[in-house]
Amino acid sequence: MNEIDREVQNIIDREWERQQSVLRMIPSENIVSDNVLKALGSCFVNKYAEGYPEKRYYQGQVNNDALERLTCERACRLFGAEHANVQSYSGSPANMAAYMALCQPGDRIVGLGLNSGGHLTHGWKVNFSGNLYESHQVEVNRDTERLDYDEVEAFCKEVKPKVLFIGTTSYSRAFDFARLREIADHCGAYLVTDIAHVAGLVVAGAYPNPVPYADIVTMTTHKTLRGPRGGMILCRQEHAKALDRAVFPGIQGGPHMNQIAALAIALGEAAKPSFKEYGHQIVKNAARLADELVQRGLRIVSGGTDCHLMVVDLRAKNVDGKTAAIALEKAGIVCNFNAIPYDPNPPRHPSGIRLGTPSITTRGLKENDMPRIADWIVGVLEAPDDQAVLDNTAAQVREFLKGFPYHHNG
Ligand code: DSN
Repeated sequence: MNEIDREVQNIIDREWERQQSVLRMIPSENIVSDNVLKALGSCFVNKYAEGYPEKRYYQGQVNNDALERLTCERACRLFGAEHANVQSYSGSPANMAAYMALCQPGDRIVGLGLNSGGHLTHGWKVNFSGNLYESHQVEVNRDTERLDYDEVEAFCKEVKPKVLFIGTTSYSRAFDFARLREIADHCGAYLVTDIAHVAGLVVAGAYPNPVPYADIVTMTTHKTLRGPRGGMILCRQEHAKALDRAVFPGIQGGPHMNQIAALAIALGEAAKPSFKEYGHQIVKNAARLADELVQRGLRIVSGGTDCHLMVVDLRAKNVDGKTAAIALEKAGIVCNFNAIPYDPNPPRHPSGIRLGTPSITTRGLKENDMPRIADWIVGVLEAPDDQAVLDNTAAQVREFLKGFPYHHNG
């Protein structure tokens, strides 16, 4: 019996069609290769593997061990790391493991605030990281909307954290990791960097690599790295034991070996020269899009971008982020509403949207396509309630995207 479950398959088909027909500009999303998809659906989905290679709790591990070792080797080689753990189910558990490896509940931590571009797991009050630890949040400078490293140092010297946890969800500028290491050293803290968003850019050489400077580096594997949904952690050898113990048995049970198989494929793809081109193209596309939006009267937080994403301040167009995101989706441009630093507006209706170029770059769009996208975006922002504008834009987007194949072969 090999009957298709039509009820589910119809939903999958509709999602496939939706993804192909819109500009997917949520910076954390991408398009995996056919081989990554195949590995996710491989027989490894059937197998349990609690533990680590040669130290498992169930029998039948010969292929799991080979796979996990290969994946860790590829990760260490790509990033220049001493140790890799590839078992994290995703970014939040990876961050949880980093804290568990380096500090105890109640210890002081410093992380980047949410409106400054940090993530919930960097010490936000309602997250485990803000509950279990004594969390202090550092913010970007009010004028530059960038990290001011002297301010960070002064803040850390006062707080004296056990861990300085710096990473990004919506911070568009390259971090100075050497300076962050110095700050951590000056106040006796461990340095953890979360490169979930930029991991693929790091591998491509289009963004600085924190591995030489950080005690632990966490990431998700499905954003610019273009692998399966999952997490990965790199660390210095001295933290390897504590980190592995934090992931298993500290947080998780059996790793998802099909996810690890898909990650191994993605890391193999990331080692190819074409991945370098892809990474640099993402950044070129983002920089050009930011310029084009500025030329059309919008303001980009911090004045621009060094990576794949930007937060756009919409106040000049008299529209809030949520209204804009809903209108843009109707027009075939999918993004998310986002707070700007020190946002005067409430979180459900913040002043900005966040845009990113990874998915559209994977589809093959180049800098010269950005003015057209900027025109569409601004057209919608200036008439978010005009159904004719939204329908007309959606039709143009759909037609335009027919020229760019949705899948890729790594
Ligand atoms: N949800 C991710 C993002 O969109 O940035 C962060 O976890």
